[in-house]
Amino acid sequence: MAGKIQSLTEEERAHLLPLLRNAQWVEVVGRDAIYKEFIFKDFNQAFGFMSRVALQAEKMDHHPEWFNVYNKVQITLSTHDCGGLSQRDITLATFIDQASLM
Ligand code: H2B
Repeated sequence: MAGKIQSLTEEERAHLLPLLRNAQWVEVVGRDAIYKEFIFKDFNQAFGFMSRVALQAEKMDHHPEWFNVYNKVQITLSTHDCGGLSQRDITLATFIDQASLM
């Protein structure tokens, strides 16, 4: 994934943000970013999830901001290289949702 990263256009946002909201992602207030909280059965399940996401993040060279306490994982996605949401955040959010169901 090389090259200049583009912020999502208004058209892309109009299409994608409703889909993300349906999947319980919310827009962060005061910042161009999305956020979601995941609750697992225990720490083992939470950390297994985080491991899957970490491997994908390295593969994509796109990394989540996240916070974990025991079975809870709070994730914020934004693209630092463009100062806001990009297609990479959408791709990673989609992966994260799938990884949370495994
Ligand atoms: N993660 C996120 N979320 N946004 C970025 O802009 C970003 C990243 N950039 N991971 C990558 C790493 C960049 O800093 C490295 C140097 O490729």
